[in-house]
Amino acid sequence: MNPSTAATVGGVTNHDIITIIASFSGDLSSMTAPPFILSPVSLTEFPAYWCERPELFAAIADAKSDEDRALAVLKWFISTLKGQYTSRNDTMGSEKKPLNPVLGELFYGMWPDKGGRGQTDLLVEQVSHHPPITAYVIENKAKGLKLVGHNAQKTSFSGGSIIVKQIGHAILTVKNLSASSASGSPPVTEYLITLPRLRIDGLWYGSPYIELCETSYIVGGGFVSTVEYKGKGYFSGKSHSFKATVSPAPGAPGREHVIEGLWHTTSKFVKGGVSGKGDFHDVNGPKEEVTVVAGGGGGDGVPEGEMGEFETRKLWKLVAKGIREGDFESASREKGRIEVGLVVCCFIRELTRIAVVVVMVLQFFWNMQNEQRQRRRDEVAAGTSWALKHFTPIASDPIYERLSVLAKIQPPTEDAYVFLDNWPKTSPVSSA
Ligand code: 0T9
Repeated sequence: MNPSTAATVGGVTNHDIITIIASFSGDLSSMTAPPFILSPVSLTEFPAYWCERPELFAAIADAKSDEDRALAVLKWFISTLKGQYTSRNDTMGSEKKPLNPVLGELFYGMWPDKGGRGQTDLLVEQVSHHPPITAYVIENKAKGLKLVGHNAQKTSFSGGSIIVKQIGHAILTVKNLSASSASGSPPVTEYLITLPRLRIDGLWYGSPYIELCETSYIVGGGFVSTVEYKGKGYFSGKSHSFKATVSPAPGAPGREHVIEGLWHTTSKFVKGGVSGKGDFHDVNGPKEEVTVVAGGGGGDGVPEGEMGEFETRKLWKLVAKGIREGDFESASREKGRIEVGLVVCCFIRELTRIAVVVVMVLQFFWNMQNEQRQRRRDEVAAGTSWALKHFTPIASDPIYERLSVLAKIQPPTEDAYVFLDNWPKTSPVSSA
């Protein structure tokens, strides 16, 4: 085990070991996870990753042609991957188990206007608990851009890794703000965005991290972008590699572009490209985290006290505090451990950490089984159905159906959550 990883991941404390052993009664689901494997962030906050480079999102609206726009959409998409899939490793040392949102949980946020890029607003609602489904909207009104999507996951175990199939898709709508009704160009252009498959590796070292695999698509505006993901291979290749092909949709005009690189750093055109520029994306620079907005009242950056009971930061406040403090304790003890230099003690703790991660993985699958049973019970008891605040479910998404055929995406149809267009009163979007 790499000692520097051990130091950043945070070790198992004696207290952790005692709690784990004491809590174990033979029933995995009753075992409490130690804080070092838990993230204090709920999955309802994850859709914010879609806009941590708001200027790239806004740039989609400024594209001059369909071809330019297809490249701008792809550049924004690729630039979100670093945040989506490596940021927990960067800030907390390894991938961690996020808080599992409750039905009706809400998250509101925004990125302010800067240099004319327009303000971007975020709204998230947990639309199902069994199975967990999160729906979201990201809108930049000034630029006529709106992203609406939902997320769920199907997990399985293979080759020592957790495989996560992402269910759900996103639709990006670009309003043609300059087109007059006579100009013949369509009033909106829609893009279907599908999501990659994930592999959670590193479980046997006790330091989980994500690798992306297989393919995801962006289809619309006369172009099809296919993104293929590859990790470190046995013989060659670097982790987080991708290759994207942007081609005209069947029957549409335009050139083909091919881009290759690493999604967590930079990429280059290997075919096509715009005006002799070889570079495509670069995410080494800083990103902008979302500004949390209290939807219950007040406006931007309102203190948690003014949040509604279902807003994620208020709902999970105490749990998140517990996780942070637990982790802090282990972090400081980690430091002491290194100073004392007790190699044997270090080794035993390291083994315990690995064992705990393995147990957590087992528990994760055990819980999934139980959730199936719980779901059936919920359905039986479903005389009282929860009213969603911002979305209505539809069994098949007509935009998905129309666009998925262009890239032969399977399945041919998918359900979706239609946004009711009811931004909270305090949100700057509704007052615009
Ligand atoms: C949508 C993203 C998603 C959510 C997370 C798989 C995962 C839950 C879903 C897919 C976002 O746009 C992108 C990033 C990370 C994904 C999470 C990583 C992860 O580990 C969890 C799962 C549910 C676990 O917590 C497994 C437990 C394991 C790490 C403990 C050993």
